Amino acid sequence: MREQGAPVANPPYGVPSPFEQHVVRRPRGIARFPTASSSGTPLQDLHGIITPNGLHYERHHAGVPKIDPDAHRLLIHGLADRPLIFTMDDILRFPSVSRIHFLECSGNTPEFRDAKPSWTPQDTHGLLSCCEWTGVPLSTLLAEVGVQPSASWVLAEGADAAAMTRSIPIDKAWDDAIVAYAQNGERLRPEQGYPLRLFLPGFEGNMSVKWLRRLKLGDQPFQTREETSKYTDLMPDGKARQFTFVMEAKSVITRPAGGQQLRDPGFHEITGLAWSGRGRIRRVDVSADGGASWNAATLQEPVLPKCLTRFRLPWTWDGGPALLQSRTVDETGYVQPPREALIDVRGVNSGYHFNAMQTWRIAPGGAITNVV
Ligand SMILES: Nc1nc2c(c(=O)[nH]1)N[C@H]1C(S)=C(S)[C@@H](COP(=O)(O)O)O[C@H]1N2
Ligand SMILES: [Mo]
Repeated sequence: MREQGAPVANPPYGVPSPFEQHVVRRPRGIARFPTASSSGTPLQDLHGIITPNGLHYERHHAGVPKIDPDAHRLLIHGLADRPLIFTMDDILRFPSVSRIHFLECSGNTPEFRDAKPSWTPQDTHGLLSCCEWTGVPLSTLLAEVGVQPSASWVLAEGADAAAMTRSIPIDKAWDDAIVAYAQNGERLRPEQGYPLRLFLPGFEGNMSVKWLRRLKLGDQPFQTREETSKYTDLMPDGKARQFTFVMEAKSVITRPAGGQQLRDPGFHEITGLAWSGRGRIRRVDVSADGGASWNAATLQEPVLPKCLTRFRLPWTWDGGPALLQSRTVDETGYVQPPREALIDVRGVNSGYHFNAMQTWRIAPGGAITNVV
């Protein structure tokens, strides 16, 4: 109180307090190529449901391209009556929507085989973020080009060196797909696809093609590398399931959680996140004794479809060992499975779509580890 603080607009674009420097994205695993890599959101350090833009998880297959919005174009062609090329100015003239949705990589939670006791929520679930996305409904652009009756799939292509390409069912394109240019009130970050990305609410992250440059209407899936060799689910019988689009209901306790240390017995709030690619979260149950008994958590408003939902439960830690778990149910009635039930069906060949319940072990003394 005895001295003046820092002046305004210093820096002109605000940054977090220097005391929050531990709250950062962290690279996941050891990448053979730093440009074909990913970094996780520090879920354990966040509050509410929104991910700050600088902490949004990243997954790039060939680095982050630097794209001048004035030079960028979006081509829509194929089975279209009027193939069109849009500039960014064209895109920004259309009526816009803003919607809050999660984005999750289908490779999130790599716990079929490789789980480590030291893992934190950032390690287990960090390929997950949630923003308010603003853009033009894809349906608006489709109406503009005139979709021919035989068109049933849309190829989306990115302008990065990976030329990321995925086939999108036309129903999704008409339903809630957004051609997005902003996140949390500002234009997209370069890492999230500046100046333009596709955003498919509830679908696996890979299909929300960043740096979007081309949409092609076709009458069958395009069978790109990312939907044949990659992003398929290898089943126990050696066959691969293709086109697992929707991210099924999932939840995780973010505090108290792996990597943290409880200091004092007594009151602790258990809190975490639940989400479903099929709609709203209906309930979350929390167990502190490895599933022997359950208590319904409070869902914090707003509870939005295909969006992170924050849950909370008051809890008294007696200082002894505990096993913390959460289990969510979405509005379709789907119940998040225990690990054993998921592996019974899926086996351990898989790398994608692991949505089983997460267990954190609290040791006497309060150290918390990931149960593997
Ligand atoms: N053009 C392009 N789009 C892409 C990718 C990419 O490497 N290139 N990665 C995909 C994957 S695997 C995911 S999980 C999401 C990640 O989006 P984010 O980096 O904004 O979190 O983008 C998808 N879209
Ligand atoms: Mo991904």
